[in-house]
Amino acid sequence: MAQPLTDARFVTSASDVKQLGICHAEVAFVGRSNVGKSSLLNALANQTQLARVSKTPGRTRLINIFVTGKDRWIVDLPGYGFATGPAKERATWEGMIGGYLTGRETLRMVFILVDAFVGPTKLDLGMVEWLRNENLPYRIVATKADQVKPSKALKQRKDVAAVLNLLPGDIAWVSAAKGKGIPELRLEVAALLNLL
Ligand SMILES: Nc1nc2c(ncn2[C@@H]2O[C@H](COP(=O)(O)OP(=O)(O)OP(=O)(O)O)[C@@H](O)[C@H]2O)c(=O)[nH]1
Ligand SMILES: [Mg+2]
Repeated sequence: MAQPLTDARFVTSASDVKQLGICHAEVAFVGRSNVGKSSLLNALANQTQLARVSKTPGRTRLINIFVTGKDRWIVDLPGYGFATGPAKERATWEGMIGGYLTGRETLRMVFILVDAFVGPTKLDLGMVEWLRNENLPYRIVATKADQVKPSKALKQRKDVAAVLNLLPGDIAWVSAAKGKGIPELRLEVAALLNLL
């Protein structure tokens, strides 16, 4: 059988959770602009053009739905870099993302992407805090792990986990560029979506 998630295809974009239909199960990916979200989704799906790898931060400002298997969704949420912009844009983002995250009974996991080298930003910490308060399941994924020197990796893993009040093993370390951690994360997502 083909690898799970490799059949993923784009279905639709929405600006409001009310526009979305029902599905069997879904997982969402969120993170600040430029964290490597599109690259990670492409790597998980083993495709090059699934999620557009954009060079313009914050370009993807809608909820993007990809389907895999039968009625399983991978949901690409807009980057929150531009949430530091004008108050009006910030409010739109919060309404759209908050509405989605609290409005989906089939949501199994929120993957929060943080840059492995930079570590969690204030916005990342705010996102984690918010999900904890809402009792929503989340998992931290450290992206671009290839940017951390192997000699520094162990300490960096501990430091990133400590900032988040987590254990190093709680965080998935991946590199879309090198393929590191991708098969493991693919299986984790597939299991959450009952695809295995
Ligand atoms: N070294 C390295 N660079 C990466 C990796 N993943 C992504 N990048 C680079 O990081 C930049 C942003 O990648 P994207 O995948 O477009 O990031 P994004 O989070 O989707 O960005 P926006 O959609 O613009 O918010 C690009 O220049 C990528 O080539 C990785 O695993 N390693
Ligand atoms: Mg993107």
